[in-house]
Amino acid sequence: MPVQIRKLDSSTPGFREQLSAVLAFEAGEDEAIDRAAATILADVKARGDAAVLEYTNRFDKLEAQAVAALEIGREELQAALAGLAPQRREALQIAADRVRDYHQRQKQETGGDGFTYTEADGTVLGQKVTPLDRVGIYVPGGKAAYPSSVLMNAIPAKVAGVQEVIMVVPTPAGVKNELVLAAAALAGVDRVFTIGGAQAVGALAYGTATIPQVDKIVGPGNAYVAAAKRRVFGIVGIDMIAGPSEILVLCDGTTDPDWVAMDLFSQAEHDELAQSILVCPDAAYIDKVEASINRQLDGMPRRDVIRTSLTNRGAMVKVRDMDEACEIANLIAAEHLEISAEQPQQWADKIRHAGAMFLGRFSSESLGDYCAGPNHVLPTSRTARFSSPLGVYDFQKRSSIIHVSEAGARTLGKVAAELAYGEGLQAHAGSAEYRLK
Ligand code: HSO
Ligand code: ZN
Repeated sequence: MPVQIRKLDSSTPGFREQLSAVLAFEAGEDEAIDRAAATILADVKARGDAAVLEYTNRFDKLEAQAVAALEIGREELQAALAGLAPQRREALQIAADRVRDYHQRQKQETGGDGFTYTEADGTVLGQKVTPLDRVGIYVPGGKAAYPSSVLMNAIPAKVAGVQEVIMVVPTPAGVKNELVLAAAALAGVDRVFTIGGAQAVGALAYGTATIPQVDKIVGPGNAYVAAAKRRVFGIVGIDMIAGPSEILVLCDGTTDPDWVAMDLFSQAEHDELAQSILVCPDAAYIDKVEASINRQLDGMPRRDVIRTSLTNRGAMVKVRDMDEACEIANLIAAEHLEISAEQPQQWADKIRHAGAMFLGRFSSESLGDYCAGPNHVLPTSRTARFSSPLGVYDFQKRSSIIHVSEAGARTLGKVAAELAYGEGLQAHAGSAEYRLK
């Protein structure tokens, strides 16, 4: 049965409404899940290790005697790395090196060291950048356990200068993912605990006798983990709450349709809710990609997931020209945007909203998922309008520096006192004025 992938045409009336309907995605916030997460968090906060142990044994079908027994030591991580097939190990190493290089560059280019400047009267003002002390990385267990995501979360933290990176990963029935452990070893993760769910988020947020409290929790997880992360936000920092993966391909009709079809598959295979969209000015080309999809689908081990995702959330959009394609791309603000065109740069210049841009027909999105270097943790569900890829900056914070000279205290003191009286704050005025004398 051919895939019924939705086709839209920008010249038909009602197009914008149809497009909005395609994009609509409610991150189903389930009240029951939220309540369950809240109960677990409260319990972990009150009872620490005892609660973490109970929930872990119950949910993951383990019989651990203590939380300490759930820690994976350095030797075991190194052994996982050493135990990989040489080709796999080499690929993981290359990926880790490239991701590290990119993020080191990011640190330099985005003001890793802050700034200061001196005014005429000797007053110095500035900004100091410091890494977070300790960070928790949540790694899902089961089907969504991605070693590449371990690299993408841990490496920028280490490049930022985070002292201690603590990874949690559930191991239902005690089954460990060797590639995940190997990635942790390569990325320089400091400690690994085989715990997961809301109880792991609680342990990291509040700290227990065994699990140190962290300053920020990053990494994707299931609905319970997302609910728990939302709830501990404020006690600790969190990264984004990631939605299903998305790819938007803008194509001028010059790329091999099989390549584009496979790129659409590549994100569709993540998840039934993933979204793959093709936008192209050439109707005949769209038909070719559609034919290719139907030709290639049966050969895909994850064809059922791909089919559901393409049928429910996929689309092929015929546009007037590439200019209009760019307009639509800005509207969609996709997580991944491929500009598969002869002259990609001229179109890229028009793009303002996208998590990551892949330019030219050789830049497949999957290279970015694994080893190009930039981070694959990206804003989804149109949040690229206001947020950025995970980066070194997510593991740093800034402190303002104010070093006022005696002369500066005189000039600024008058200004501050005047405003303080205006606000009715006598002590503020006084503390400025004492220094005028
Ligand atoms: N495309 C995913 C990341 C990933 N792909 C991991 C393969 N492995 C992020 O949207
Ligand atoms: Zn992917």
